[in-house]
Amino acid sequence: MESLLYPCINACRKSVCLDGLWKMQFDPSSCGKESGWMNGLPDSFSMPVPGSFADLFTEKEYRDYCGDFWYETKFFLEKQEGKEIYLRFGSVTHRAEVYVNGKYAGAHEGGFTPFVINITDLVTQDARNRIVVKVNNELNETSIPCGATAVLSDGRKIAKPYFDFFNYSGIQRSVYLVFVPKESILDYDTVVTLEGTDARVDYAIQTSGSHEVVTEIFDRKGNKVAENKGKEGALFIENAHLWNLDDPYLYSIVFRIVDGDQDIDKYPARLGIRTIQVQGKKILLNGEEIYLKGYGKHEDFEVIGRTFNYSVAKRDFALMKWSGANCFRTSHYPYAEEWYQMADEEGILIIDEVPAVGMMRSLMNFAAAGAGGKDTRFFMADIVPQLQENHKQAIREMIQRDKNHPSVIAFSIFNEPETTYQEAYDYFKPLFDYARTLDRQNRPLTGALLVNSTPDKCCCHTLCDFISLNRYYGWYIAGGPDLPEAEKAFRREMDAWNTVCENKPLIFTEFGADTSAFEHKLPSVMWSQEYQNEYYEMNFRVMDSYDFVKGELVWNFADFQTTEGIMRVNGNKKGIFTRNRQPKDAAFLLKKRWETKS
Ligand code: BDP
Repeated sequence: MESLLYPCINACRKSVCLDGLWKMQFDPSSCGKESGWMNGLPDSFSMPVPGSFADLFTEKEYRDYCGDFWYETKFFLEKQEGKEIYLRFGSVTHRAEVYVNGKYAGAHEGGFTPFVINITDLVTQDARNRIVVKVNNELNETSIPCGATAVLSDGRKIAKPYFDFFNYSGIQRSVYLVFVPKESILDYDTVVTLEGTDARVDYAIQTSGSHEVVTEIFDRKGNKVAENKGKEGALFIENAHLWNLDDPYLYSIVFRIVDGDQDIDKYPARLGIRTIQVQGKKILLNGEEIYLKGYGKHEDFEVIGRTFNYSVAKRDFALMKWSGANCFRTSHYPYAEEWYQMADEEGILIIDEVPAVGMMRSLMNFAAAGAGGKDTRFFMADIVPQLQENHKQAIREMIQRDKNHPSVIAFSIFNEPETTYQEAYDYFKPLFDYARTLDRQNRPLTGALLVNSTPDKCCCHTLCDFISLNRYYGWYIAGGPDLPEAEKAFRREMDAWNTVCENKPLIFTEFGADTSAFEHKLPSVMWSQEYQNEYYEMNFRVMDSYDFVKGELVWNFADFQTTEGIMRVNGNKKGIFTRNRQPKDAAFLLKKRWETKS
């Protein structure tokens, strides 16, 4: 198996970050390979890695570039004794083919999860080495996320996403050289059970060899609180300090492969002692009921697009906490790993979503299908095998990467797919089954349901441990002067969910109204800040009348970039905060509600 463990540096392993300015070249006619670009780019410009290239250009055709494009960098490799050398990409959107010193090294499909390639036999030690990556950002109906690629009359390709966010692409997350011993730690799992005031931590470690493994847990002061030997076993912590929202206490857990008193490999990680369960209509954190309050987000910011930036993330966590939120969904793809590390530290919960978005065959799919009257059938025999394989891989990589974060409380397997035909159930059932085999913590699984996925028509909600609804009553349905009608229609739908939710919680994963940060109007009109407040007041009134509603994640945390179109004013404006992270009026309404709502 490939190890997706986050890189670290200690006496046994080393990592070198290759971020910086790389070379880049577009390849619109896909001639790079036959022209030997793996040996060096003939006519390149410089490009930041990590980075989303789109908003760095001043020319439209480059911002909207769709097709093949290449990156190149060189690095000096010191002499290494007895180490395996890996190249680790945090993400390359949407697919990559990697060459080292002109030779093919490996490939990866999917733009939001890491991949590693063993390059030990391809590199030259004590010398400079060349990495070349061929990237492609085209969308189709078997790629995750789904979309299409149009060809203009001049031959240029244009991305046609079946989803409502800009198709940012490139080498969007950090690149590392990772040096590990020949026998190394590949992966680990932990599962917490609370036993009174004590905790039992079952663990399993995968290594590439057969030497003894030792696992130790240390508290924050560095005192050892538990130790065990073996690749599987249990550790006991007396009087465990739990990981909670108001006190996200983290132990450290250290795995070592040992040979007598020598460490062959060592991997330190953080451990939060917490449990998560769905019981009847309740979501329980450490056995106590929680109500989820927060946001659907995007990795999206001015200029940097989808690139991770610690300062932007820090500001986002500060705003989430300021507003009284306790949770966000990584709509619509797994985010950079640093988001999860920060959430572990900040005490914010995450619903981790796979990039299965756009599974609806229509152009403005999310709006058109919501308006009804379209044939929304999507899971046709010609696309299912490939789509399912890509989807499965994305689920595997997401769970493998994120399963040990205490902040991750659930996995979302889809966003707004077509669910009203039996084919949808047949498509998703094996994927849910598969996801359940991957998570030893057995976290709840869910998926965000579009407005046409009503309890009577949706074939897939039975797969979910809690129901997640994306609903726009008062925006796409009966907005403005019709708001009272929206409330009635919303209540009718909620009455219908009542029976399904006799023994299952329901949360809202999206609801919101586009709002211009520059519009005020009395009385309100749609797009004004006053209307966003009225919209939320109505929605909260409805949600508060149903006891099976256990969470509200508003859409969206901040305004974000989308494809151009008549539905969007330079992006989606449903943010509670502007794109540069300043509050609209609704932020104060949410703060007031969430500071007391439990
Ligand atoms: C939902 C989608 C989300 C969109 C949102 C909207 O899940 O990606 O941005 O609607 O229309 O359909 O704002």
